[in-house]
Amino acid sequence: MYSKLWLDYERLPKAKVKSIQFDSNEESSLILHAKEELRQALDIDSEADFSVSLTQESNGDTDKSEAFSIEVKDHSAKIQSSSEEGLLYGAYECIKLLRLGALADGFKKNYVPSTPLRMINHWDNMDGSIERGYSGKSFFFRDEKIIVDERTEMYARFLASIRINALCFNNVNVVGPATELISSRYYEDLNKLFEIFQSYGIKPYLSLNYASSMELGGPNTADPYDPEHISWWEEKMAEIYQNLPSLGGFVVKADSEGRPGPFTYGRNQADGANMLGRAIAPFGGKIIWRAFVYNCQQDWRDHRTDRARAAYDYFSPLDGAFEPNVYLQIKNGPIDFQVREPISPLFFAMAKTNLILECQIAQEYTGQQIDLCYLLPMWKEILNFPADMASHTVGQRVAIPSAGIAAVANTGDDWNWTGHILAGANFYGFGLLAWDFDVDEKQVAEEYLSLVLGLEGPALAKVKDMMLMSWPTMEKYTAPLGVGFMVTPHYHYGPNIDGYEYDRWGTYHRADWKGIGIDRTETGTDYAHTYPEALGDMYADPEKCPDNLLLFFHHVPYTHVLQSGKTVIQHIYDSHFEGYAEVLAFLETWNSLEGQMDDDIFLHTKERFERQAANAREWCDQINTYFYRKCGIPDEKGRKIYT
Ligand code: GCW
Repeated sequence: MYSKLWLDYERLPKAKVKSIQFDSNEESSLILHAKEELRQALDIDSEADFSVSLTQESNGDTDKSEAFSIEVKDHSAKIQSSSEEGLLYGAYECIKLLRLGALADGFKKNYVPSTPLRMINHWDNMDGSIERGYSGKSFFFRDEKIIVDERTEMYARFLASIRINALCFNNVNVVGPATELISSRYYEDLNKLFEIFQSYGIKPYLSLNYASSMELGGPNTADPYDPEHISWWEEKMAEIYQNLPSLGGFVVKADSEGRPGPFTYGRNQADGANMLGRAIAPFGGKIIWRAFVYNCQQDWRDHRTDRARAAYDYFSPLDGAFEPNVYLQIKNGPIDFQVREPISPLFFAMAKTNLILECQIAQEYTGQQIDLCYLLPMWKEILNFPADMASHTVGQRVAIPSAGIAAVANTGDDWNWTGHILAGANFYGFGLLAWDFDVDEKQVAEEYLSLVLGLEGPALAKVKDMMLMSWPTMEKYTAPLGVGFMVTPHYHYGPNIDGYEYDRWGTYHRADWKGIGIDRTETGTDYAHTYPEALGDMYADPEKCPDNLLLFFHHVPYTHVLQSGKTVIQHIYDSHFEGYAEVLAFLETWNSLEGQMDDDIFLHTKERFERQAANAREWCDQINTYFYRKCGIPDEKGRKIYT
């Protein structure tokens, strides 16, 4: 059994409408789904306030736009769009508004997407495991086979209901049988899978092994300039599209963490991406090329190589060099989905390239769906970056994300899909945020809690407040002031302060008895000046650099005074005691909600909060002890620090 989350139409009393009319004769699958959802979700009652109608008509805009509108007047709620996608989205929105009691005469709203490509990336492996998955096994693959069952359709409905329009099924680390997804071994079953998503307006994508030719019987090279290799791909793409006509294209992780790529042949990233782009172009496909390229064989003794700089150094000189159907997918920060990172400088440096922002809904470094961490505020901060920085007269707008926004899924085959039921709000919210960069994170939380947990009144307000606090709380109890990592190597849950310090991954904190942090200014790697000048100058100045990023950019003494007026060491102590106390308060609040929701949800989540409290305690004590031992400076407030 599995939960229907926000599409559980039985959870709240069904909304009543006089009638449901369809002014569209289209019998396409999208329209059929729209009608079916409305029929399932609403009760017909002649006494109801108004009727609902679904109208396909152009609003003057380009007819393929996904935009839609909802207007309630004269006792009729009209959902209007020129496209089938828009009507399906409109049907879901109308259902939601009715269920929340938010639709009344006079309501009128236009819904227009902020960006055209809104994508979910799965890191699912063919054996059924999920890389960085914290909610069970894959519901797409098991034992090297493709799964198509009832749950597949439920997932497609979730995605369409939050206006996701693209989905990549398999892990970007394409190894073993996953390489064969582009072969006759899987075409037939993939088509069955694709059909379901396609019928909800979701374009299917696959991750691709850059060295496929070498593993699938083609030429023994992956040189993008090798004529035989090029024609192998041209033929392969023709074969793929003959068998998988609805395929949107491929996501490619190349020259990254052991994956093959063009560097092996002395070629650059554009050479590799463009070769694939040209081969897929006749079929209308896209190549989504990931910018997550860095040296993962670094020597900790080396202070000159900087993982933060890598993507910028490799890609920014290539701005304008990519084929029009090649998209560059860039993680939000320059390192790797830490609880706090600066924005990737590539977003300022590649105005002539199709850019996709990559977020991670899967909570790899942010509590693994055991700890509560509502991520919408973090993603909104990234998307609103230009506005925030205006006061620093940066003079340039971030070009994000010109082409689209993607996120790594946090779903698996757990009964509640996401491990922690409240982590479902990150998935739900990501879709709505990708559609509208200005979506209100508080409202999203409220909707989710009401639709999924059936909460209302003070109980809803308490959980919502915890959700909104949860990202700052996690930032307090984990690695301080933007320094990042300090996590258990490989697993990435729980503290291990020196776990990565003498390793090859380029993620160091460089703490000694005098100070801590990475010098990324002129005297160090000068990563700070990969940003537009004014912004770079700000980051490079320890007096002006925002406190929450200080240790990302600077190596400072423990006695350095932050803009907050506290010393670095006192900040470390205070924030860790505070973060832990806040988590204990979360647990207490949650315990006070017994009886206000289904028992199974209450108990399952209570257990998560208990584990979060244990985790936060470990972080708090290990961090405080570690730094006390390093510097010998006592806590001003005399709290217990273990020695
Ligand atoms: O964050 C790191 C993860 C890897 C992941 C990689 C990536 C899919 O630890 O598990 O691999 O990022 O984004 O490619």
